Amino acid sequence: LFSELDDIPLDPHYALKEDFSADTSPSKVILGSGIYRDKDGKPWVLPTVVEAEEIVKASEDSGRYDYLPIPGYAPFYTAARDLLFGALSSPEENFVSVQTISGTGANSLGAHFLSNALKPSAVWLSNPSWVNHANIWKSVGVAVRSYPYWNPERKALDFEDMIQTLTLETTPGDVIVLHGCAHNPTGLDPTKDQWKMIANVCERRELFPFFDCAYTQELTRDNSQGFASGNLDEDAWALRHFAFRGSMELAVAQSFSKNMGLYGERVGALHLLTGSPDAAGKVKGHILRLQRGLISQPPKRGATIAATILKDTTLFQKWLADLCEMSSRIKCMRQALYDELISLGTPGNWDHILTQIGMFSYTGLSPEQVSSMRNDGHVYILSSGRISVSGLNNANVKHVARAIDKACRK
Ligand code: PLP
Ligand code: TYF
Repeated sequence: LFSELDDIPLDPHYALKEDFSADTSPSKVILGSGIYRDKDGKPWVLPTVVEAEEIVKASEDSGRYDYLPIPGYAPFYTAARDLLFGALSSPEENFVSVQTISGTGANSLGAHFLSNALKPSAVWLSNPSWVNHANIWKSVGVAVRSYPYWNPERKALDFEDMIQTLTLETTPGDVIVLHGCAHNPTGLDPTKDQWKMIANVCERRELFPFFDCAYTQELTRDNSQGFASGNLDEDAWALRHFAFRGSMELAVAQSFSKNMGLYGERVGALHLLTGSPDAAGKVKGHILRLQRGLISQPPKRGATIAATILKDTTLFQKWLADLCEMSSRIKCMRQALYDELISLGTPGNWDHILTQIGMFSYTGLSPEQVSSMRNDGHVYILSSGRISVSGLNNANVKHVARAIDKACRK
């Protein structure tokens, strides 16, 4: 029965991990998936998460393994909504929020819902985008198209072409997937003025905006208080701008994998901002029916940890400090890689390593250069040339720079 099926290659992230595991070189380095690693290359449990775990544990009773309701843990998904929308969370009656199996589940539930409800002629993804976006939308039977985003010559945003494509080639009712901030894989975000122009096009062309918020930008420490402040509002600026205009309904997929380091707990939410309480009521019915069919109820533990952090003022401030720690280390490693390449005199311009934001550097290295880094230097990165910067540390950054240098001189 199944012998007629196509052969499907392994997801590039997992294929990279398998090849890396099979490499016996002691100097091998992998800079693949967007998973934070500390200065020793180890996974990092956020100290705030450890504190929240203790609080959750102390309050646990015999109901700790009970099912959650279908939409999930309400204190979690309402706090998650408020984190994104801030003061715009009101009127609450226009929102539908549900807990999902992390950001992937939010993208997937959103795709199921929007494909049924809007019957779009296509979904528009940035070129390039997170590899799973196309996978998710194809699986719900929607045609996947792409809008220009990365200009390889300029190593910059292809903004004019992006606007032109969205203006000329889209059909009213199409869905457009937008990365809330710290675009994966390019680390390039539109400016605020550019976001306004994107919102104009969505409004004019009647495109349905679906924001994917899986990352945070670099947080900077506010020295007067010792904590980061205000920056999470910047992360949500684009989607708040769309919401504030009041002219568009929209969806947001939200992940707590990276910003709380809760990867394996699968903590996320899907939010829909609708035009009226009546529309919200209908959307809610459809979303809950889909959720019931796909997963019945989302998992409990991670959502209670995240809610504990989001709802406690002191823990929330500590969480911002944890975010600062991660983003400062990533920023230092960007600088360290850049400095090594400059001191080696590596051919090319590497300024973009410093200016891109978030967890990744989209280096512009070609697939041939990527494979030569692997063959000669045992350095494993995705064939797109994307580097997960937090995989760098003081012990491996020179080695990685030398591998890039060698590949660029071939
Ligand atoms: N969206 C983007 C753009 C991502 O890069 C990721 C993964 O890192 C996700 C969504 C979903 O991740 P998760 O399912 O772990 O929340
Ligand atoms: O792009 C990334 O690195 C993140 C992490 O199957 C990731 O999306 C990668 C692969 C995957 C799940 C998460």
